[in-house]
Amino acid sequence: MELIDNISSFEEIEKVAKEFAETDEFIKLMTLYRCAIMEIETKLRVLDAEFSLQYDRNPFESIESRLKKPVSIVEKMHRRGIALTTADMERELFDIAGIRVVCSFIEDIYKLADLLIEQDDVLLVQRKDYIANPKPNGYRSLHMIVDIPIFLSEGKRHMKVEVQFRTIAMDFWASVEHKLKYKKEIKEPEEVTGRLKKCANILSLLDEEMESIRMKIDMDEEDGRN
Ligand code: 0O2
Repeated sequence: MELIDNISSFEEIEKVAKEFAETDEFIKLMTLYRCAIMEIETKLRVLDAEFSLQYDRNPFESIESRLKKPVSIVEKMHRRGIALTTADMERELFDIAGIRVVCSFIEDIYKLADLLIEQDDVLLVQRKDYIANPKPNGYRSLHMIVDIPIFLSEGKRHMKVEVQFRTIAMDFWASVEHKLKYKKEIKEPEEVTGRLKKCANILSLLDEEMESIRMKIDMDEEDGRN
């Protein structure tokens, strides 16, 4: 299947995506991505267990994973002019397997992300720090594309996984903004964008203050022990 030229409506993308998703190669590739997600999730859970012993707190609040939907995959490939083959899909798209890690504190995000990429079999492919450099709309998160080997009966296979790290506040903003983005009847969209940006700034201050409270409590505890 290599067509994608004559697609002009969302209904056509849905139809092509349905056919593509039913092919054996697509089903097999998605299974490999599912295995890659399991590998990274396990690594993060192991780090969580070890970190909680060392620092007496869990570095993340929740972890969620998802495989990109066939229709979103085909839409993205169509938009970027990528031929509709599983080989091109694997080579060109880095966010088919996605994991979202929600932490309480910004410091834990960087610690966890560093501990993950320090591991021998995890290779960092791309890192986008939207916490240090938020998007113009106010979006904040740390994004990493990592390469991880999975071991199959036929041999080793390297797969890419996108890991997004956020605080609870960043996650709250991103999920609400995502829902609002798809509303069709927004009057005065600039005003809405401005107010969302303001919310992002408030939440950023909230993250800083929470971090500072945690540091104070940690120091008080340390003093109490000495
Ligand atoms: P979904 O449903 O989450 O998969 P690309 O992914 O290559 O098209 P880019 O700019 O290279 O685009 O990727 P980037 O900036 O790393 O962001 C990709 C993902 O981050 C998005 O996935 C969202 O999950 C999240 N994201 C990025 N910017 C925003 C934003 O402004 N608001 C919200 N709510 N989320 C954002 P997808 O593919 O959009 O969707």
